Amino acid sequence: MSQATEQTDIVIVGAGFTGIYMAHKAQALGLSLIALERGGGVGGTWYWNRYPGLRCDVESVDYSYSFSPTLQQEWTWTEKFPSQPEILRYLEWAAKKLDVTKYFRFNTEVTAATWHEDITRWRVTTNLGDTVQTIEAKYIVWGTGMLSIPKIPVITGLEDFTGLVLNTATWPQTPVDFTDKKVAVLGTGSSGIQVIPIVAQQAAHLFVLQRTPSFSLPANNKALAPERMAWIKDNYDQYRADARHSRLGCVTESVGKNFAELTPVEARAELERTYNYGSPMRFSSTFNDIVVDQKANKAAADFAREKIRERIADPILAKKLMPDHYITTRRLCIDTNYYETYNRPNVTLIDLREENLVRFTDSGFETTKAPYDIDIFILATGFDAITGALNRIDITGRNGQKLAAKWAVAPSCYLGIAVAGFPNMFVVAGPGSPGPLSNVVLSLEQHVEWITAMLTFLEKEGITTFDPTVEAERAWDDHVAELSNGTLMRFADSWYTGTNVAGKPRGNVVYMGGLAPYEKEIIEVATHGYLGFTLTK
Ligand code: N01
Repeated sequence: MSQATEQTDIVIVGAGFTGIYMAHKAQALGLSLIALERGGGVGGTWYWNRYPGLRCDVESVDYSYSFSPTLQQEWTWTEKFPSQPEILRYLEWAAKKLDVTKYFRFNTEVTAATWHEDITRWRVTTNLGDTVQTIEAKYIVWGTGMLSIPKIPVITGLEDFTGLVLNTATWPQTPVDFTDKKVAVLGTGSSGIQVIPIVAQQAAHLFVLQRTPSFSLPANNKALAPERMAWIKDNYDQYRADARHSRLGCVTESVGKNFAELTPVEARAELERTYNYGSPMRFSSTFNDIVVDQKANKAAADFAREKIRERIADPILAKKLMPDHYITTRRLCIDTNYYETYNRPNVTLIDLREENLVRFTDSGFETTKAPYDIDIFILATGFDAITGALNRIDITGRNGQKLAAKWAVAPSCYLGIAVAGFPNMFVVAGPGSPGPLSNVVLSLEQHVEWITAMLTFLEKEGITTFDPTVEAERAWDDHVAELSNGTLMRFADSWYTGTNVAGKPRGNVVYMGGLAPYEKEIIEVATHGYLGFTLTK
């Protein structure tokens, strides 16, 4: 069934941190807007990811909106690292407070978006159950998230398995009981590392299938002392300003020196200090050059390995759990009792570098070494990141060009915000933005504010279309690649480079220059009349 085409100034897709803020800004600009969300409520990634143990790896006082003094003063975080339920409550509250929930159509999936040159508008098609809606909009803003499409590996025979199959990224809304169950978890990234200790406490037996060990630090999570929260509220302005001027978008209290500028004793003391604090942002800022200089990286990685070793009783097991990549070029994880979990008698590590996962059967799975009977299988296998959400939507730009086809060659995106050939379209935290390696909430705020300023300019100047030039886009891609190749990220194999998904091109999808330098660059583009864009009246 289809309905009459609706008209609006702007379509916003996604009801996560981006969509809520963008709706607030569009409302203030006086634009008519329709916001679309495939989930049943606001929250974005925090709506879908509900596995037990999930909490953010950025501290709550950083991982929250900085733009509104009212929101900052009225919301009180209860823990150092916020749990998923607390973040979801925060976003639901913020959306209500900003009065934007009314713009969102939930359970509504965007299936296609096509640019129509004759009317200089996007035609957006959505599905709500059996109903097809068509909306024509002057602008479209994708707030579809960097990590919103689960990566599901092809596993032979999984369809024959009669037990329960779960995915950390699409966890059921009601709690799952693991009591007396034999459970297997596939994947040892951030999600696996958080869910494994919780499942191990309940299950009769837990098998962890590990292919690549990650680096993880103890979160040292704790309740936020009321005095600390009160201090933050009194000093939020300065705190946020410091974060905005930093490379990672949060306060790290780093000594601000390269590894070689410190004596071995000083370097060790700094590593101990940032490790004991418990924060990936702080640990990865121990030395300025941790992701650039091999010696600095090795010092931090050796230290982290030493700490991992201390947490595992069996030295053979410790060896199997030891990561060997450049630290921080895959996500540096935080955990609560992750390595200690392997000291439990009901936990078995299956090292997929020693035995291959061959197939699933009705009762479990077989590796090249043995069969394993299980009741529940949990996929913690990550995401088709950054480009994944938009590649799944049939997006057609000028001259019939498909976005998915363009990004199948390379994930090009001017400033990480706009794509040549796709006019009047903004991608928040697209490829080539600092989002993945920063406090992403601040990164999204940067984008939304920059987009708002551009919309104001376009409306004031009576500009009908904007489109980045192919040359400007290529120059940005080259710039991002150059920044990335100047760091150890050039060796990375993870969602940071797209290599976690078979067939995806390896890309420099992360702007490695840091959040503050990035903002300087995009503001420069704006103050010079939107350099690199073709603007048509
Ligand atoms: O996903 P991942 P994630 N056979 O890609 C394994 C954010 N996040 O969901 O590396 C065997 O990191 C894969 O092994 P390998 C955060 O930004 C944040 O855990 O491909 N194994 C890896 O071990 C994070 O970086 C928080 O060899 C397979 C794992 O699955 C991002 O989300 C919490 C496989 C995937 O790890 C993604 O984290 C959760 C296969 N076929 C997530 N396919 C916090 O804030 C995949 N794997 C704390």
